[in-house]
Amino acid sequence: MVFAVVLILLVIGSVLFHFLSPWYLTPLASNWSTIDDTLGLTLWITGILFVVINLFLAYCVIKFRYNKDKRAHYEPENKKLEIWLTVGTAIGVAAMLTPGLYVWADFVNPPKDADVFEIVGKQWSWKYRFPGDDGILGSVDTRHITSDNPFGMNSDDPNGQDDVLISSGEVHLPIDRPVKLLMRSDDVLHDFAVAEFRVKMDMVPGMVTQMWFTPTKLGEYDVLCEELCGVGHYNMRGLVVVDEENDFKTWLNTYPTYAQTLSGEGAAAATEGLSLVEQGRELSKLYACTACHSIDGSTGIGPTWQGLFGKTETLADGTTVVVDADYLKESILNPNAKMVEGYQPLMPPTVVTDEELDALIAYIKEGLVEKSE
Ligand SMILES: [Cu+2]
Repeated sequence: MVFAVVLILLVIGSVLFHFLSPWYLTPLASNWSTIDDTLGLTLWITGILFVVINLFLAYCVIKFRYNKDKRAHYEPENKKLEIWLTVGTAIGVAAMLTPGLYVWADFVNPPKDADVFEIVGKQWSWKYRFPGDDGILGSVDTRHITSDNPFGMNSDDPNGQDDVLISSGEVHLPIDRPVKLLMRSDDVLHDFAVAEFRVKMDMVPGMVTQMWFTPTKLGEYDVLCEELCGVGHYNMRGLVVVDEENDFKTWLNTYPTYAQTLSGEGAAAATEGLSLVEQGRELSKLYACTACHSIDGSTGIGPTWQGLFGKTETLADGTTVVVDADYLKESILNPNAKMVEGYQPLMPPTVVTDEELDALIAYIKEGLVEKSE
């Protein structure tokens, strides 16, 4: 009897929670209302079944509870009931799956006039590439990736010369224009997901995956990596800003084309007017250093940067080292060479130029002193 009461309370509690809880889908900001419809349909079908099955269970517990005058009888087969259950289940499953197939067919067929752009995932940051005036993305190859060519651009491909390279976690998109996203990964599995757009797709090393959507609401939307991709996964975040067409173009123009980065113009433009320390701060975000190294002294996956420069650290082998520019340089380029006691060898080696190294070290040395005052 207690069990039956618990079951009934569970059903009432679940239904109340569903209707009263503030946790539901965030407001939709893309064309994918059909994805919401399929989610709603699945919720209704499974929800109704949840209520019916649990109430039926409670009914059976009460109706067939122990009675010494009644004996259970054995019924190995009941054709009628089996047919009924098989057909009912088949209809329920088909009702949940069929609409999804239509939506999926839509999802894997981007409109012909969709704008293309590329997302690259890397432990634990995002970067983006737009095709430039010709509308065609240049070819890339992982073998071309160096500190000067983080996208792995193929320098012989004329289509790539006007590609706009965005080494930042923030990307802008024009409102009401369908976009096709081509996605690749530099290292491990990642998954690009924006809850408000209702779209997500895995990024698989060695493959280009794709999806599409049309942003329909101006605003800023969080990007989350939704595939466990290492210790910094929880901090692999980005931002999509949906703009009016003109604002989008203005934003895009602030970034260098591949040809400009080749001639050195781009790098100069991106860091124009920034001090070495400020450049270091921007780089620490770009390379997602601060996903693991806090700048406020709090405990992280790696040692905090606050008060780090000049400190004497004890290494795993018991020896000590003073944190100076040389030690920081070595630890960025070859993170596992001298592990600080109590930390795991988890940091991926970072490919950076000498100028970038100087900027990062200047930021660790001087940038945080200003901040803590
Ligand atoms: Cu990831």
